[in-house]
Amino acid sequence: MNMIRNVIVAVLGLFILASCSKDDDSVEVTPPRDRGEVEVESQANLKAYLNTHFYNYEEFEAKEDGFNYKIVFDTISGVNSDKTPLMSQVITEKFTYLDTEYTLYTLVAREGAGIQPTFADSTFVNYQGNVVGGDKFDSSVTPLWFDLTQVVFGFANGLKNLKAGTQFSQNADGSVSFGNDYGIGAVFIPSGLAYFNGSGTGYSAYSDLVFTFDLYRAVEDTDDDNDGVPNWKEDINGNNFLNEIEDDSDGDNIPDYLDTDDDGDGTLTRDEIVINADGTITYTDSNNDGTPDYLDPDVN
Ligand SMILES: [Ca+2]
Ligand SMILES: [Ca+2]
Ligand SMILES: [Ca+2]
Ligand SMILES: [Ca+2]
Repeated sequence: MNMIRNVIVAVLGLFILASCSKDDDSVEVTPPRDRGEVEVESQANLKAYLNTHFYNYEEFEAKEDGFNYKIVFDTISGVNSDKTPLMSQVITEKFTYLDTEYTLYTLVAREGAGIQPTFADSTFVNYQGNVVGGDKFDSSVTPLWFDLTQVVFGFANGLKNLKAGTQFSQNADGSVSFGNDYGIGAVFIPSGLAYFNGSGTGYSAYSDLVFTFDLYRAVEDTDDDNDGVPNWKEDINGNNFLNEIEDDSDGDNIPDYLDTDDDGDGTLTRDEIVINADGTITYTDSNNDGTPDYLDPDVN
C-alpha cells in the first residue's frame, strides 16, 4: 500500500520543494519530460496493449460456482484468437490534468450493486498494481481504506466507475464481511496520471500502469475538512483533481477541500451554507451575484 499512497503531491507543495533545493549541489535532478510528449507515447503503448489483450469475461458472464471473480488478462492469439479485445470493452475518459489532456481506460468487469463513489470519496478496496504488460509492483494483502483524494489520479478516477457491494459489515474483532455483489474492475493509466517521472520498486519513471480492484465499500459525499461541502464539490475547475491552485479559492495555499473557510472572509464555510433537516445543502447566495456565500468574500 506504500506505493499508491505516493500522492501526487499538492501542486502548491511542489513549488515550495523546488525552491528549497538549490543549495544542495550534490544531487543531480533530471527535470521531468514534457507531459504532452510522454502522453503521446503512453497512448500508443496503452492502445497497443488494449487491442491485443482480453480478460476472462466469459468466466464473469458464466458466474459458475467456484469462480474466484479475479480478473485475468491474456494475449489474443492461438486458441484465444477470437476473443474480444479490451479496447472495445473499456470506458474511455479524457481529463485535463496539469495542463495536459489525458485519456484513461476503465474496465468494469462487474459493476457492483451498492453506492458509487465520486473521484473524491472514501473507499474500502483490494487492489493490485502492475506495469502494463509487465510485473506486479504493489498490492493490498487485506482490504484497505483509501481516501481517493490521496491516491494517484488514475486510480481514483477509474474506481469511481464502479459501485460498492451492499452487504458490508465490520465484525467485533475488527474483521470485515461482504457479500458477492461488490464492484470489480481495472484501470489502465498513462504515466502522467500515475507516478509520471517518479520510480519505485518494480516500476520505472514514465511507466504506464494497470490496477485491478475490488470495491467493497464507498462513503458517499466524503467531506475531509468537515465544512459541510463534500470533497467532490470543492473541485472548483471541475477536472476531478483537488490539489491545485485552481481549487484554492482564497489563495492561502490550502485547497478548498481542506479549508474550513474557503473564501477566507473569516466566517467558516459551515456558517455560510444551510444544511437542511434531510441532509441536503442549500448554498445561500445572499447578494444574488451567482457566487454562493461560502465562496464569496464580499458576504460574511
Ligand atoms: Ca469539504
Ligand atoms: Ca480541480
Ligand atoms: Ca484556501
Ligand atoms: Ca467563509
